[in-house]
Amino acid sequence: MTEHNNVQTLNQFIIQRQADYPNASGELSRLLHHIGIASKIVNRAVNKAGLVDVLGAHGDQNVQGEDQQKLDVFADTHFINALRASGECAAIASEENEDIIIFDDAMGRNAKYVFCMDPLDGSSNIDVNVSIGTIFSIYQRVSKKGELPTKEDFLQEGTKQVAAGYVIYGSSTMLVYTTGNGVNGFTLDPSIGEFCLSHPNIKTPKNGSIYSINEGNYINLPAGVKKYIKYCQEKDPKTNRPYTSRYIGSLVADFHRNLLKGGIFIYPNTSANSNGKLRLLYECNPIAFIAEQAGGKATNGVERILKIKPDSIHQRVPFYTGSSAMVKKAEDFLDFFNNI
Ligand code: AHM
Ligand code: MG
Repeated sequence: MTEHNNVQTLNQFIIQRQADYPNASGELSRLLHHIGIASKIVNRAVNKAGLVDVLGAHGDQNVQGEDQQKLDVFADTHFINALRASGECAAIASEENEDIIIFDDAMGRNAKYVFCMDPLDGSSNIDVNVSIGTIFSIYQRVSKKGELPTKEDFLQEGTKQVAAGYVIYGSSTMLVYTTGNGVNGFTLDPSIGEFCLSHPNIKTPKNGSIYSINEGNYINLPAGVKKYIKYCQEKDPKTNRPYTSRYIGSLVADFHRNLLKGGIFIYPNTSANSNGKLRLLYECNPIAFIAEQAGGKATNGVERILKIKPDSIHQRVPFYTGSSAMVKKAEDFLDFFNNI
């Protein structure tokens, strides 16, 4: 199998990175390893998404006799199980659960990290074979080891993230993550069942020509965003305009494309939703950490996403992220129209 001779798997990469830090205890490595396992389980289910309905058509159980579950609940359950099994996670905040999930056994109490996740992002795209994702973020807990974790462990600024990443279940499946030392992407090779390093040290272009926003919300958008959209559509060959509009409706997929090609993703506040739609803890913070580590920017229109102190685990924020020059330009429009 010569084609795999020079391939570095996710686990090899994690171990090698750990060796770069002589004091590293291996706890984060074990956590990342288990995220890889959960991603593969979810990937297998995503690939059978259409069949699950077919197989489950005659009752509430699948062929293994397990209860049929919606894919987002399935993803939630499998990530929770993998994190529990890692022994390195004290608690989880998930889009699928109103309250935090606490692992109150000895292993959980003694774990160093808490985990935020959107187990299946882009859920409206599941039924129609369009890319979806998982988004995650890891913090060191602020509560004492040995005690029960609390909500305060999760209400930390995004700058405190120890690691963050996403999995995109697309035309191929990729895991992209950062521990604050650059961004690396791994593509799942189904023939060996391993994530392999395919996109080392990802850097996003400073400028791009893609803008991504749900323009169906146009009449409810802030004036600055409306004007920025018009700016994107104007002709100016010197600045590569008009830009191209691309919007999938799965944050992970829209962001991933823009990360690699250069572009801006916007989900602003609207007159219908004053804080926008996306959640700070498990959508915006992890994506913002990756954007910045790749040389891009992420803001709520007023301040850096990573500097927002959360006040609740499901808090929503307006979100602008992508190529630094494009985000800066959008901010200039917002500033101007906020001040007239
Ligand atoms: P979800 O977590 O319920 O899937 O919702 C989040 C998704 C994002 O992936 C995407 O960017 C956004 O919702 C799309 O929303 P809209 O359909 O309003 O454009
Ligand atoms: Mg989501």
